[in-house]
Amino acid sequence: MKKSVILGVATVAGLAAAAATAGTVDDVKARGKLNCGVSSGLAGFSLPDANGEWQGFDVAVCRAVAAAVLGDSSAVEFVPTTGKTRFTALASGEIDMLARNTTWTFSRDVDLKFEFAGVNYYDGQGFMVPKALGVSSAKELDGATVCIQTGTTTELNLADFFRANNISYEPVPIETNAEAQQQYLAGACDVYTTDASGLAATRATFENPGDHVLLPEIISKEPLGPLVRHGDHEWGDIVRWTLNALVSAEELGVTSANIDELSAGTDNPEVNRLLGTEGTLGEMLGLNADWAASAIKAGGNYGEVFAKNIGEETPIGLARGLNAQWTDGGLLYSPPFR
Ligand SMILES: N[C@@H](CCC(=O)N[C@@H](CS)C(=O)NCC(=O)O)C(=O)O
Repeated sequence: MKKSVILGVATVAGLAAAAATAGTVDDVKARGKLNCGVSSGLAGFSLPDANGEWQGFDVAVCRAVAAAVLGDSSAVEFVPTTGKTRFTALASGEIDMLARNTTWTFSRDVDLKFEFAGVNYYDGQGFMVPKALGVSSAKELDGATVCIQTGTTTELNLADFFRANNISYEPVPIETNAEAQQQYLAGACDVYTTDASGLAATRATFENPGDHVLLPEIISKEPLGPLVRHGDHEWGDIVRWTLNALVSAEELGVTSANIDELSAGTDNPEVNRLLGTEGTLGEMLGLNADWAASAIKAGGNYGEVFAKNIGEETPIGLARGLNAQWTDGGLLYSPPFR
């Protein structure tokens, strides 16, 4: 068992090293499409709508990158991945990037040889239980059956938490969020544990969301963000600065409503550099001058993307919390565009 786990990790890292030699941006331009790995389905984050169009907070990152590189936010092939398949898909080159509520950890960066382009959602792991269970703290879960997605940080944190509190649990391993939802609602597990944003998204799709409670404990740090393979720095820069462009746009007051007007030139030099009317930032990335303007137009600035897909006015109802701008007491802080 131990041996196969080690071999599996070595294989992913080996694939990443091989695929890293090609220039991803050239591949994407030649193909005319970005291959973007997303989850297999999580409301608000990545899910096809009634017309089969992928929508969501993570999907928006893929669309912004496609718009920056190709000038077309619809030039994306969305590749659904599970917790287990996502890293092989990226390492093998099947996808150009992964935008799938994936936690930035030491071993995924250093050992699996990926590069996180930043954080698009600061999260932490939580627990959901049926109200009828009458539990008010995760520490009361001794002996519980727990639905848990394989190949995730969730699995590892859960083991740590129960061990640290000297309580036991019985894992019910599942592959996808849809399966978790089904098993949990069928009573196959007492508890569902995953990223708190994922719990909110899952509960929002229940017929009676009020019958389920999120327990107060957040047991881990889950900085979620898009990632690429190690070794292709040009491509890493494009994904990193596209995400930064969405964040900076919010900070600088650039929105989908005023971007056309601001693109004619403003008296704020950083806005001008961001939108490509001053300086040569696009050229430095090997992209058009309006690369960031295209990315922002794809779905709006970070705040607009958040509000539309997962914010308090949506059924998912997430507050900005840690994901507020640094100027509002949050952790979002883009380096400067200069
Ligand atoms: N952030 C954790 C967990 C990610 C994860 O797989 N979350 C689940 C539950 S929110 C998910 O996205 N499922 C969507 C799917 O099954 O396609 C990690 O990177 O390991």
